[in-house]
Amino acid sequence: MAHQVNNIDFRRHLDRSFWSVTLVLAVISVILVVLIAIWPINGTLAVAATSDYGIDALFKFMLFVATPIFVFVNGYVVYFARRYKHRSDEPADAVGIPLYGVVPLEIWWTVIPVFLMVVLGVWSAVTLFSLYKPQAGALNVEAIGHQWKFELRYPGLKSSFYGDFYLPVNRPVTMNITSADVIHSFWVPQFRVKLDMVPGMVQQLHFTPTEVGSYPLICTEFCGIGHGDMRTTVHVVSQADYAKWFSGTQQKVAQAAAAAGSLNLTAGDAAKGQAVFEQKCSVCHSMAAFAQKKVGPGLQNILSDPAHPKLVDGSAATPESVAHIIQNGYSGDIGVMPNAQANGLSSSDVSNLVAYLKSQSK
Ligand code: HEC
Ligand SMILES: [Cu+2]
Repeated sequence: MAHQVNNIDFRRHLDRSFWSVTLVLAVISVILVVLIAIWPINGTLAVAATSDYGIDALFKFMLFVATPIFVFVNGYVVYFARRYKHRSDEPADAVGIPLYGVVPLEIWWTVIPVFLMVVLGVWSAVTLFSLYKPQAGALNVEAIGHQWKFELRYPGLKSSFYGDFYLPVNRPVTMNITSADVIHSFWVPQFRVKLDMVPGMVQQLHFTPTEVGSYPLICTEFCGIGHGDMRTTVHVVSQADYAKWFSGTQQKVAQAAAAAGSLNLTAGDAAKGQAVFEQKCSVCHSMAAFAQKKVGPGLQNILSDPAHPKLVDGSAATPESVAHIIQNGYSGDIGVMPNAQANGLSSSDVSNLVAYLKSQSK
Protein backbone atom coordinates (compact mmCIF):
# COMPACT_ATOMS: atom_id res chain seq x y z
CA MET A 1 0.00 0.00 0.00
CA ALA A 2 1.25 3.41 -0.90
CA HIS A 3 1.17 5.99 1.83
CA GLN A 4 2.79 9.38 2.22
CA VAL A 5 5.85 9.63 4.37
CA ASN A 6 7.43 12.90 5.34
CA ASN A 7 11.12 13.15 6.03
CA ILE A 8 11.92 9.51 5.49
CA ASP A 9 15.58 8.76 5.22
CA PHE A 10 15.76 8.74 1.45
CA ARG A 11 19.45 7.87 1.56
CA ARG A 12 18.42 4.35 2.55
CA HIS A 13 16.96 3.94 -0.94
CA LEU A 14 20.01 5.14 -2.85
CA ASP A 15 22.23 2.23 -3.72
CA ARG A 16 25.81 2.10 -4.94
CA SER A 17 24.86 2.76 -8.56
CA PHE A 18 23.49 6.15 -7.47
CA TRP A 19 26.79 7.13 -5.88
CA SER A 20 28.79 5.91 -8.89
CA VAL A 21 26.61 7.98 -11.21
CA THR A 22 27.09 10.96 -8.90
CA LEU A 23 30.84 10.51 -9.08
CA VAL A 24 30.79 10.32 -12.88
CA LEU A 25 28.63 13.46 -13.14
CA ALA A 26 30.95 15.28 -10.72
CA VAL A 27 33.99 14.37 -12.80
CA ILE A 28 32.27 15.52 -16.02
CA SER A 29 31.28 18.79 -14.34
CA VAL A 30 34.79 19.45 -13.06
CA ILE A 31 36.27 18.84 -16.51
CA LEU A 32 33.74 21.17 -18.19
CA VAL A 33 34.18 23.87 -15.57
CA VAL A 34 37.96 23.79 -16.01
CA LEU A 35 37.53 24.02 -19.79
CA ILE A 36 35.22 27.01 -19.35
CA ALA A 37 37.68 28.67 -16.97
CA ILE A 38 40.54 28.48 -19.47
CA TRP A 39 38.41 29.27 -22.55
CA PRO A 40 39.38 32.68 -23.99
CA ILE A 41 36.01 34.04 -25.17
CA ASN A 42 37.65 36.78 -27.18
CA GLY A 43 39.52 34.10 -29.13
CA THR A 44 36.14 32.84 -30.32
CA LEU A 45 34.54 36.27 -30.74
CA ALA A 46 36.98 39.18 -30.68
CA VAL A 47 36.33 42.12 -28.38
CA ALA A 48 36.62 45.42 -30.26
CA ALA A 49 35.28 47.98 -27.82
CA THR A 50 35.47 48.96 -24.16
CA SER A 51 31.81 48.08 -23.92
CA ASP A 52 32.70 44.51 -23.07
CA TYR A 53 32.47 46.13 -19.57
CA GLY A 54 32.77 42.79 -17.89
CA ILE A 55 30.09 41.21 -20.06
CA ASP A 56 32.43 38.37 -20.97
CA ALA A 57 33.21 37.73 -17.29
CA LEU A 58 29.51 37.71 -16.50
CA PHE A 59 28.91 35.28 -19.32
CA LYS A 60 31.65 32.99 -18.02
CA PHE A 61 30.23 33.07 -14.53
CA MET A 62 26.84 32.09 -15.92
CA LEU A 63 28.33 29.17 -17.84
CA PHE A 64 30.38 28.23 -14.81
CA VAL A 65 27.30 27.85 -12.64
CA ALA A 66 24.87 26.58 -15.24
CA THR A 67 27.05 23.82 -16.64
CA PRO A 68 27.25 21.61 -13.49
CA ILE A 69 23.52 22.17 -12.88
CA PHE A 70 22.82 21.07 -16.43
CA VAL A 71 25.06 18.01 -16.11
CA PHE A 72 23.60 16.87 -12.76
CA VAL A 73 19.95 17.52 -13.57
CA ASN A 74 20.06 15.77 -16.93
CA GLY A 75 22.37 13.02 -15.70
CA TYR A 76 20.01 12.18 -12.81
CA VAL A 77 16.93 12.36 -15.02
CA VAL A 78 18.41 9.71 -17.28
CA TYR A 79 19.71 7.64 -14.36
CA PHE A 80 16.44 7.68 -12.36
CA ALA A 81 14.38 6.97 -15.46
CA ARG A 82 16.38 3.82 -16.07
CA ARG A 83 16.94 2.75 -12.46
CA TYR A 84 13.35 3.09 -11.27
CA LYS A 85 11.43 2.29 -14.39
CA HIS A 86 8.51 -0.13 -14.15
CA ARG A 87 9.68 -3.75 -14.31
CA SER A 88 7.78 -6.61 -15.88
CA ASP A 89 7.68 -8.62 -12.61
CA GLU A 90 5.98 -5.75 -10.73
CA PRO A 91 2.18 -5.27 -10.56
CA ALA A 92 0.79 -2.80 -13.06
CA ASP A 93 -0.14 -0.28 -10.36
CA ALA A 94 3.11 -0.47 -8.42
CA VAL A 95 4.35 2.87 -7.07
CA GLY A 96 7.87 3.82 -6.17
CA ILE A 97 9.27 4.97 -2.85
CA PRO A 98 6.48 6.89 -1.06
CA LEU A 99 8.65 9.95 -0.85
CA TYR A 100 6.74 13.16 -0.28
CA GLY A 101 8.73 15.81 1.50
CA VAL A 102 12.39 15.93 2.46
CA VAL A 103 12.93 19.21 4.27
CA PRO A 104 16.74 19.39 4.18
CA LEU A 105 16.78 18.70 0.44
CA GLU A 106 14.12 21.32 -0.18
CA ILE A 107 16.02 23.91 1.81
CA TRP A 108 19.14 23.27 -0.25
CA TRP A 109 17.45 23.40 -3.61
CA THR A 110 15.83 26.68 -2.62
CA VAL A 111 18.75 28.41 -0.95
CA ILE A 112 21.37 27.64 -3.61
CA PRO A 113 19.35 28.85 -6.64
CA VAL A 114 18.17 31.95 -4.75
CA PHE A 115 21.76 32.80 -3.89
CA LEU A 116 22.90 32.27 -7.50
CA MET A 117 20.01 34.32 -8.90
CA VAL A 118 20.71 37.22 -6.55
CA VAL A 119 24.42 37.24 -7.46
CA LEU A 120 23.59 37.05 -11.18
CA GLY A 121 20.92 39.75 -10.88
CA VAL A 122 23.11 42.24 -9.02
CA TRP A 123 26.13 41.58 -11.23
CA SER A 124 23.98 41.98 -14.40
CA ALA A 125 22.47 45.25 -13.17
CA VAL A 126 25.88 46.74 -12.37
CA THR A 127 27.20 45.66 -15.78
CA LEU A 128 24.13 47.00 -17.58
CA PHE A 129 24.32 50.42 -15.95
CA SER A 130 27.93 50.82 -17.03
CA LEU A 131 26.67 50.64 -20.64
CA TYR A 132 24.50 53.69 -20.06
CA LYS A 133 27.30 55.90 -18.76
CA PRO A 134 28.11 58.76 -21.19
CA GLN A 135 31.77 59.57 -21.82
CA ALA A 136 33.35 62.98 -22.31
CA GLY A 137 34.15 64.11 -25.87
CA ALA A 138 32.01 61.44 -27.46
CA LEU A 139 31.14 61.36 -31.14
CA ASN A 140 27.35 61.50 -31.45
CA VAL A 141 25.96 59.20 -34.13
CA GLU A 142 22.31 58.45 -34.79
CA ALA A 143 21.25 55.03 -35.99
CA ILE A 144 17.69 54.68 -37.22
CA GLY A 145 16.17 51.32 -38.04
CA HIS A 146 14.06 50.92 -41.16
CA GLN A 147 12.44 47.91 -42.73
CA TRP A 148 15.08 46.71 -43.67
CA LYS A 149 18.18 48.76 -43.32
CA PHE A 150 20.11 51.02 -40.99
CA GLU A 151 20.07 54.77 -41.55
CA LEU A 152 23.02 56.70 -40.11
CA ARG A 153 23.23 60.39 -39.24
CA TYR A 154 26.44 62.18 -38.39
CA PRO A 155 26.83 65.74 -37.16
CA GLY A 156 28.10 67.83 -40.09
CA LEU A 157 26.55 65.71 -42.86
CA LYS A 158 23.73 67.44 -44.75
CA SER A 159 21.60 64.34 -44.82
CA SER A 160 21.63 60.83 -43.56
CA PHE A 161 22.90 57.81 -45.48
CA TYR A 162 22.41 54.06 -45.47
CA GLY A 163 24.77 51.14 -45.29
CA ASP A 164 28.37 50.84 -44.11
CA PHE A 165 29.59 53.40 -41.65
CA TYR A 166 32.86 54.37 -40.03
CA LEU A 167 34.00 55.13 -36.50
CA PRO A 168 37.39 56.44 -35.38
CA VAL A 169 39.35 54.09 -33.12
CA ASN A 170 39.76 54.99 -29.43
CA ARG A 171 37.22 57.82 -29.53
CA PRO A 172 34.15 57.40 -27.32
CA VAL A 173 30.93 57.04 -29.25
CA THR A 174 27.40 57.83 -28.16
CA MET A 175 25.06 55.90 -30.39
CA ASN A 176 21.55 57.39 -30.41
CA ILE A 177 19.25 54.59 -31.36
CA THR A 178 15.68 54.68 -32.66
CA SER A 179 13.46 53.34 -35.41
CA ALA A 180 11.28 54.80 -38.15
CA ASP A 181 8.79 51.95 -38.33
CA VAL A 182 8.79 48.75 -36.27
CA ILE A 183 11.05 47.53 -33.47
CA HIS A 184 14.51 46.58 -34.67
CA SER A 185 17.61 45.86 -32.64
CA PHE A 186 21.12 47.28 -32.87
CA TRP A 187 23.74 44.60 -32.32
CA VAL A 188 27.49 44.59 -32.92
CA PRO A 189 28.68 41.30 -31.40
CA GLN A 190 32.34 42.38 -31.23
CA PHE A 191 31.34 45.53 -29.30
CA ARG A 192 29.22 43.38 -26.94
CA VAL A 193 26.37 45.89 -27.27
CA LYS A 194 22.78 45.25 -28.17
CA LEU A 195 19.81 47.59 -27.81
CA ASP A 196 16.31 47.60 -29.24
CA MET A 197 15.52 50.30 -31.79
CA VAL A 198 12.07 51.46 -30.76
CA PRO A 199 9.94 53.87 -32.84
CA GLY A 200 9.25 57.11 -30.99
CA MET A 201 11.98 56.52 -28.43
CA VAL A 202 15.66 57.47 -28.56
CA GLN A 203 17.99 55.36 -26.46
CA GLN A 204 21.73 55.68 -26.08
CA LEU A 205 24.61 53.26 -26.07
CA HIS A 206 28.04 54.37 -24.93
CA PHE A 207 31.19 52.60 -26.01
CA THR A 208 34.68 53.21 -27.33
CA PRO A 209 35.87 51.12 -30.28
CA THR A 210 39.38 49.92 -29.46
CA GLU A 211 40.36 47.63 -32.33
CA VAL A 212 40.72 48.65 -35.98
CA GLY A 213 38.68 46.33 -38.18
CA SER A 214 35.32 45.71 -39.83
CA TYR A 215 32.46 44.29 -37.80
CA PRO A 216 28.89 43.34 -38.62
CA LEU A 217 25.96 45.42 -37.40
CA ILE A 218 23.02 43.06 -37.27
CA CYS A 219 19.31 43.55 -36.61
CA THR A 220 18.33 41.02 -33.94
CA GLU A 221 14.63 41.71 -33.65
CA PHE A 222 12.42 39.95 -36.17
CA CYS A 223 11.07 42.91 -38.13
CA GLY A 224 9.40 41.53 -41.24
CA ILE A 225 10.15 39.71 -44.46
CA GLY A 226 13.54 41.36 -45.05
CA HIS A 227 14.82 40.91 -41.49
CA GLY A 228 17.47 38.37 -42.51
CA ASP A 229 19.02 40.90 -44.91
CA MET A 230 19.12 43.66 -42.33
CA ARG A 231 22.81 43.86 -41.64
CA THR A 232 25.61 46.20 -42.50
CA THR A 233 29.24 46.80 -41.54
CA VAL A 234 30.85 49.15 -39.09
CA HIS A 235 34.46 49.97 -39.92
CA VAL A 236 36.68 51.04 -37.05
CA VAL A 237 39.56 53.01 -38.59
CA SER A 238 42.39 55.35 -37.64
CA GLN A 239 41.61 59.02 -37.02
CA ALA A 240 43.19 59.93 -40.42
CA ASP A 241 41.16 57.35 -42.36
CA TYR A 242 38.06 58.49 -40.54
CA ALA A 243 38.65 62.12 -41.56
CA LYS A 244 39.16 60.99 -45.17
CA TRP A 245 35.95 58.94 -45.14
CA PHE A 246 34.02 61.75 -43.53
CA SER A 247 34.97 64.42 -46.08
CA GLY A 248 34.31 61.96 -48.95
CA THR A 249 30.89 61.16 -47.56
CA GLN A 250 30.20 64.84 -46.99
CA GLN A 251 30.81 65.47 -50.71
CA LYS A 252 28.76 62.49 -51.82
CA VAL A 253 25.82 63.45 -49.65
CA ALA A 254 25.93 67.06 -50.93
CA GLN A 255 26.18 65.88 -54.56
CA ALA A 256 23.26 63.50 -54.13
CA ALA A 257 21.17 66.31 -52.69
CA ALA A 258 22.10 68.60 -55.62
CA ALA A 259 21.49 65.91 -58.25
CA ALA A 260 18.14 64.87 -56.83
CA GLY A 261 16.39 67.56 -58.89
CA SER A 262 18.02 66.68 -62.22
CA LEU A 263 16.89 63.29 -63.42
CA ASN A 264 17.90 62.09 -66.88
CA LEU A 265 15.64 59.18 -67.79
CA THR A 266 17.13 58.58 -71.24
CA ALA A 267 20.59 57.86 -69.81
CA GLY A 268 19.55 54.83 -67.72
CA ASP A 269 21.53 51.58 -67.82
CA ALA A 270 19.26 48.52 -67.50
CA ALA A 271 22.06 46.18 -66.31
CA LYS A 272 23.00 48.54 -63.48
CA GLY A 273 19.31 49.00 -62.74
CA GLN A 274 18.92 45.25 -62.38
CA ALA A 275 21.75 45.12 -59.84
CA VAL A 276 20.11 47.89 -57.79
CA PHE A 277 16.74 46.18 -58.10
CA GLU A 278 18.06 42.90 -56.75
CA GLN A 279 19.74 44.66 -53.85
CA LYS A 280 17.11 47.19 -52.86
CA CYS A 281 13.74 46.32 -54.35
CA SER A 282 13.54 42.55 -54.53
CA VAL A 283 12.72 42.20 -50.82
CA CYS A 284 9.36 43.79 -51.65
CA HIS A 285 8.89 43.23 -55.40
CA SER A 286 9.27 40.22 -57.65
CA MET A 287 9.91 40.59 -61.35
CA ALA A 288 6.62 38.91 -62.21
CA ALA A 289 3.01 39.79 -63.01
CA PHE A 290 1.29 42.54 -60.97
CA ALA A 291 -0.69 39.99 -58.95
CA GLN A 292 2.48 38.21 -57.73
CA LYS A 293 2.75 40.31 -54.60
CA LYS A 294 5.48 40.15 -52.00
CA VAL A 295 5.03 43.37 -50.01
CA GLY A 296 4.42 45.42 -53.14
CA PRO A 297 3.07 44.26 -56.51
CA GLY A 298 5.04 42.36 -59.18
CA LEU A 299 6.69 44.85 -61.55
CA GLN A 300 7.04 42.94 -64.82
CA ASN A 301 5.37 44.65 -67.79
CA ILE A 302 4.69 47.67 -65.61
CA LEU A 303 4.82 49.93 -68.70
CA SER A 304 2.73 47.66 -70.93
CA ASP A 305 0.22 45.73 -68.82
CA PRO A 306 -3.28 45.88 -70.34
CA ALA A 307 -4.73 44.60 -67.06
CA HIS A 308 -3.09 47.52 -65.21
CA PRO A 309 -2.90 50.49 -67.55
CA LYS A 310 -2.55 52.79 -64.56
CA LEU A 311 0.01 52.79 -61.78
CA VAL A 312 -1.01 52.40 -58.16
CA ASP A 313 -1.15 56.18 -57.73
CA GLY A 314 -3.65 56.49 -60.62
CA SER A 315 -1.20 58.00 -63.11
CA ALA A 316 -0.72 56.57 -66.61
CA ALA A 317 2.11 54.04 -66.85
CA THR A 318 4.94 56.11 -68.33
CA PRO A 319 8.65 56.10 -67.47
CA GLU A 320 8.22 59.54 -65.87
CA SER A 321 5.41 58.45 -63.57
CA VAL A 322 7.28 55.25 -62.61
CA ALA A 323 10.29 57.44 -61.77
CA HIS A 324 8.00 59.69 -59.76
CA ILE A 325 6.85 56.76 -57.59
CA ILE A 326 10.40 55.48 -57.13
CA GLN A 327 11.61 58.95 -56.11
CA ASN A 328 8.77 60.01 -53.87
CA GLY A 329 7.39 56.72 -52.65
CA TYR A 330 3.71 56.00 -52.46
CA SER A 331 1.37 54.82 -49.75
CA GLY A 332 -1.87 53.31 -51.00
CA ASP A 333 -4.17 50.33 -50.59
CA ILE A 334 -1.41 47.78 -50.94
CA GLY A 335 1.02 49.26 -48.46
CA VAL A 336 3.94 51.64 -48.20
CA MET A 337 6.48 52.08 -50.96
CA PRO A 338 9.48 53.93 -49.45
CA ASN A 339 10.93 56.97 -51.21
CA ALA A 340 14.34 57.19 -52.88
CA GLN A 341 16.02 58.52 -49.76
CA ALA A 342 14.69 55.72 -47.60
CA ASN A 343 15.71 53.19 -50.26
CA GLY A 344 19.16 54.84 -50.48
CA LEU A 345 18.87 55.64 -54.22
CA SER A 346 20.89 58.24 -56.12
CA SER A 347 19.28 59.90 -59.11
CA SER A 348 21.29 57.71 -61.49
CA ASP A 349 19.99 54.67 -59.57
CA VAL A 350 16.48 55.91 -60.31
CA SER A 351 17.09 56.31 -64.05
CA ASN A 352 18.87 52.92 -64.17
CA LEU A 353 15.91 51.33 -62.39
CA VAL A 354 13.46 52.87 -64.85
CA ALA A 355 15.60 51.58 -67.74
CA TYR A 356 15.57 48.12 -66.19
CA LEU A 357 11.79 48.15 -65.63
CA LYS A 358 11.39 49.33 -69.24
CA SER A 359 13.52 46.40 -70.46
CA GLN A 360 11.24 44.01 -68.52
CA SER A 361 8.09 45.36 -70.19
CA LYS A 362 6.92 43.94 -73.50
C1 HEC B 1 9.33 48.12 -48.19
C2 HEC B 1 8.86 47.48 -49.37
C3 HEC B 1 9.18 48.12 -50.69
C4 HEC B 1 10.42 48.37 -51.22
C5 HEC B 1 11.78 48.18 -50.58
C6 HEC B 1 10.19 48.86 -52.53
N1 HEC B 1 8.86 48.93 -52.80
FE1 HEC B 1 7.97 49.56 -54.52
N2 HEC B 1 6.16 49.34 -53.69
C7 HEC B 1 5.91 48.82 -52.44
C8 HEC B 1 4.48 48.82 -52.22
C9 HEC B 1 3.79 48.31 -50.96
C10 HEC B 1 3.88 49.34 -53.37
C11 HEC B 1 2.40 49.55 -53.61
C12 HEC B 1 1.93 50.82 -52.89
C13 HEC B 1 0.45 50.92 -52.89
O1 HEC B 1 -0.11 51.04 -53.97
O2 HEC B 1 -0.14 50.85 -51.83
C14 HEC B 1 4.97 49.64 -54.28
C15 HEC B 1 4.79 50.17 -55.54
C16 HEC B 1 5.79 50.34 -56.47
C17 HEC B 1 5.60 50.78 -57.83
C18 HEC B 1 4.29 51.05 -58.49
C19 HEC B 1 3.79 49.75 -59.06
C20 HEC B 1 2.55 49.89 -59.92
O3 HEC B 1 2.16 48.91 -60.54
O4 HEC B 1 1.97 50.98 -59.95
C21 HEC B 1 6.84 50.82 -58.41
C22 HEC B 1 7.17 51.23 -59.84
C23 HEC B 1 7.79 50.43 -57.41
N3 HEC B 1 7.13 50.15 -56.26
C24 HEC B 1 9.15 50.33 -57.64
C25 HEC B 1 10.08 50.02 -56.67
C26 HEC B 1 11.49 50.02 -56.88
C27 HEC B 1 12.19 50.31 -58.22
C28 HEC B 1 12.06 49.71 -55.70
C29 HEC B 1 13.55 49.60 -55.36
C30 HEC B 1 14.26 50.85 -55.37
C31 HEC B 1 11.00 49.51 -54.74
N4 HEC B 1 9.82 49.69 -55.37
C32 HEC B 1 11.20 49.19 -53.41
C33 HEC B 1 6.83 48.39 -51.53
C34 HEC B 1 8.21 48.49 -51.68
CU1 LIG C 1 15.18 44.99 -38.28
